[in-house]
Amino acid sequence: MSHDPNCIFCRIAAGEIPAQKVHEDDELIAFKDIRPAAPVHLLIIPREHIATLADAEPRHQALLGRMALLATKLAREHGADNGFRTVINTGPDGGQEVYHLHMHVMGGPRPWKQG
Ligand code: DGP
Repeated sequence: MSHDPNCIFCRIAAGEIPAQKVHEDDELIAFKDIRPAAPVHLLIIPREHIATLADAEPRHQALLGRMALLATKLAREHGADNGFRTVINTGPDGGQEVYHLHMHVMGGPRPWKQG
């Protein structure tokens, strides 16, 4: 599994940098966003270093599906049971800042930033 020692999210996955983790399994990790844009704002990342959604390959199909299913589970667990947003920013024009694939999960009582 590829790991980039210069990637902040790889380092969070490896436990080298602290984060408020809310889920960990063999393939995925989820933690609280450091700059929350909503009352509930989580990031779901694969352990594997995939730079962007556009770099995902057919072999990642199940992984991407698991990310979506985990979003629902975590949103419910964190009280965002009245709906939530999932966002994957991709590349410069997609506003991506951290080049390790991640899914934002945002919810909680409105109003909150649309992003
Ligand atoms: P994006 O624009 O989709 O690449 O958003 C990256 C998000 O990652 C942004 O909402 C802030 C968050 N973030 C960046 N660095 C860290 C960090 O070191 N820890 C945590 N928990 N979140 C981070």
